Amino acid sequence: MATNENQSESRTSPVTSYDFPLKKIPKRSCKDPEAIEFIRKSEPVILTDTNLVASALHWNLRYLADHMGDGNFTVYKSNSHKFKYYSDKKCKMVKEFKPPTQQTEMTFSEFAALLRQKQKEKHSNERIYLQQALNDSVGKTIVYDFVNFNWGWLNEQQKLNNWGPLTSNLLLVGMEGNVTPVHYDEQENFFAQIYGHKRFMLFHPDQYKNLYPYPVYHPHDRQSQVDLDCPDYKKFPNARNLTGYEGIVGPGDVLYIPMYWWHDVESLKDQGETISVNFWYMSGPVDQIETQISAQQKMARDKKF
Ligand code: QVZ
Ligand code: ZN
Repeated sequence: MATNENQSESRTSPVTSYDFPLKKIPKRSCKDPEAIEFIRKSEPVILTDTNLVASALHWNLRYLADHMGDGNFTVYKSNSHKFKYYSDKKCKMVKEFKPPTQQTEMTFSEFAALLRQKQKEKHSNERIYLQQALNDSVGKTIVYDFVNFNWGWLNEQQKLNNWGPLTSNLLLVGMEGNVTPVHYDEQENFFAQIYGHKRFMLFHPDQYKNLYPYPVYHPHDRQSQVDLDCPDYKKFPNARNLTGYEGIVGPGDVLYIPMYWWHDVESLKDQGETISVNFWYMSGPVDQIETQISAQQKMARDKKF
């Protein structure tokens, strides 16, 4: 069981400890040749000095509310600190499935007002998490900051590592204490932190045997069935063998999350909310990612109901 001063509400900073060993995710300047080597080998690293989102480091809730415009944004609501992703398309495959979060739409100003209200209501458990693709729906001041991201560095990395195209940028605005439970994605990810701090736990793809992914057809496909706060070792005995990495990202840091690496993300208690932007890329040609692919295939094969 994870221990925390305030276990029931959240496992938030500064002192959550887990049953399993966690090594530190290496942190390097992007000018350090070692940093580039981590990415080449598909290993996680926290990069400093990339200036990837330097043009957005003045973003905060107020600034975004003032400049986002009147477009609609996707906001998830949850009755706990956990925001567990589920696929709408797969909901009908499992009759007894009840979505753990509700998806709603609102303007950014409405979201900002709701977030401020929730931060005041200490008694309410309801939490919100904004997740919106950065596209034409945003105001022109934001577009200006966006076009001034360090696309030169990104394009260089994309070429160097033979990645496919950038598929999306998500803007994420979460309340402190929000948790995205452990899951993996099928894309390469540069995760840029802008405001506040997030704590990441990462697990190598070969840890799938300790993380018991849901079956492919389940709405929680790509998510672990193990609750890392309180693992059920009777049901998931291999969870005792789990080993991973941890690290904290703050404004200006960029975490490289290799494709298929499991990750669990927590917004730390310091600034009230967190703001991040991720950069998802299609993987390179299959022969270059043979080891990850085989881990993935094993994952899919081993899925049982
Ligand atoms: C967060 C939430 C569908 C709800 C990544 C983090 C992450 C990040 C960002 C985790 C993230 C990505 C997807 C979704 C979410 C998603 C959500 C999708 C419903 C929880 C809001 O995992 O790969 O960048 O920063 O919290
Ligand atoms: Zn993810």
